[in-house]
Amino acid sequence: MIKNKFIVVEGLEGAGKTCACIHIKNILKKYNINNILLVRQPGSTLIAEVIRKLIKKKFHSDKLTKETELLLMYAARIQLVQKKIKPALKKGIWVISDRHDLSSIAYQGGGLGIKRTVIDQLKSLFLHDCNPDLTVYLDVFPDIGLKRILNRHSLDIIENRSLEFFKKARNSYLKNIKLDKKSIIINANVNLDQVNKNLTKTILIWLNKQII
Ligand code: T5A
Repeated sequence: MIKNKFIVVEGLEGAGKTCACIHIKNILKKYNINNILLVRQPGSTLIAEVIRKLIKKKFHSDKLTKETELLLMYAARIQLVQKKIKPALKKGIWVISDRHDLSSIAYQGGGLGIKRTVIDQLKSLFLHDCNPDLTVYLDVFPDIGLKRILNRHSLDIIENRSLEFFKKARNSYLKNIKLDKKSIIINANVNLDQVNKNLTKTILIWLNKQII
């Protein structure tokens, strides 16, 4: 028997997070775990989806400040955590989230340069104990990830930031993920089949360790 868990998938644009979330859900199903909630951040509640649109919208005569962007990311996250993630975990439902607070540390902290103490304060004020049981970090070089996104659609306002921004975000991810004992790093620069194989292998090892 395995108690329900909170799994987070993190990484830069085009790392393959959405594909990985679906893949992990399918692995869990093979283990007869069918009670699963899949969410994305920012988003996955009516209000958080409106915040997502606002963050991604280009305003010609105005621009979100980095602090506003951080607070909007957190507003969407708090809405999702309080309305969906925590209630689901309480009911014994597994939760897989496409991004969580590590995205704010990497993008608004590493990328935009907001002090870590500021982000940590928001986390301790509003997220409390909502920490993942497992974070899967898909490590992709920014240029490879962005090329994948460009094959799909034109770049949005965040995706259009400089390569330098994404390099800083990646460095922040790598620095932080290495300190997190409840995390795994998957090389996402290889093809999707290879990523899925590595993901299956590591998730199965992790699942076996969770049996009580
Ligand atoms: N953000 C978010 C912050 O700045 N701070 C925060 O706190 C939070 C929560 C969200 C934006 O918000 C920012 C980050 C983002 O800019 P989004 O559209 O949800 O916006 O962006 P992403 O979360 O990055 O989602 P993407 O769809 O852009 O990337 P994914 O989910 O990593 O990639 P995925 O799985 O959709 O795959 C993309 C394409 O690549 C292919 C897929 O088939 C697909 O076509 N692909 C591969 N191709 C070759 N090899 C592989 N290994 C592949 N893996 C996937």
